[in-house]
Amino acid sequence: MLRCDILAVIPELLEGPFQHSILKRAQQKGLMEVHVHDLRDWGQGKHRQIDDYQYGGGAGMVLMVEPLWRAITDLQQKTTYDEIIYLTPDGKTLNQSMANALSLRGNLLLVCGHYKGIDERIREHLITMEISIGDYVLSGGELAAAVLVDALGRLIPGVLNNETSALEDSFQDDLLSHPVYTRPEEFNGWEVPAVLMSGHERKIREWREDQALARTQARRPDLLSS
Ligand code: 6GU
Repeated sequence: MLRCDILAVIPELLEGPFQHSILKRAQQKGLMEVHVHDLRDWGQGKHRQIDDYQYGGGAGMVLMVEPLWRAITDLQQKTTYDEIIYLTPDGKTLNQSMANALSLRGNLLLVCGHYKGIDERIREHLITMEISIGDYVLSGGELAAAVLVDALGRLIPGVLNNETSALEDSFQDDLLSHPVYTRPEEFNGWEVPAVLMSGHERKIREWREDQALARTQARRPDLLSS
């Protein structure tokens, strides 16, 4: 069972992603739980303040240490987390092997930053892992958290069936996927490769392996050199 608590500044951004298809089924089957929390519930004062100007000057707000500390320690009363993950563009870039490892953990707390980020003291003292989903900047960590939870959820044993098995994914064996085709056999004169129509299992397997390798060599040679 994978439990993901997500501490968000804009929880509305996370209302959609887990209500459909595979991740919905994962939760219905009791294989995964996703709980979204509004950081503002731990904000201070009448305005439930969660951010403030940064010391030293400069544009952009910073998420304050107290609301984050209260939120995280509150959530820790109920759940013991294996990792407390801060989603940030300066974290370690997510890849499939990190996803594989994290999907085996029990309880994760994902902390979404916003604006200029979060007070460094939270990173020093409470965060156990920092993850980026790629070399570009998003306006906040919520969409990154959704990407991470999606990548993890589909890896939990029992979530995918045989047809959607993660074992044949791109990246699972450091190769891109082979091309795929479905009906009709010919469209606009564009034909499906004959080998796929041959019923010859070994030839089909070899063709797919060749295609996957050629595609990886052409598009992502970096995957082969490591
Ligand atoms: Cl985790 N957060 C933000 N704000 N931007 C990102 C990111 C995370 N990963 C890539 N870009």
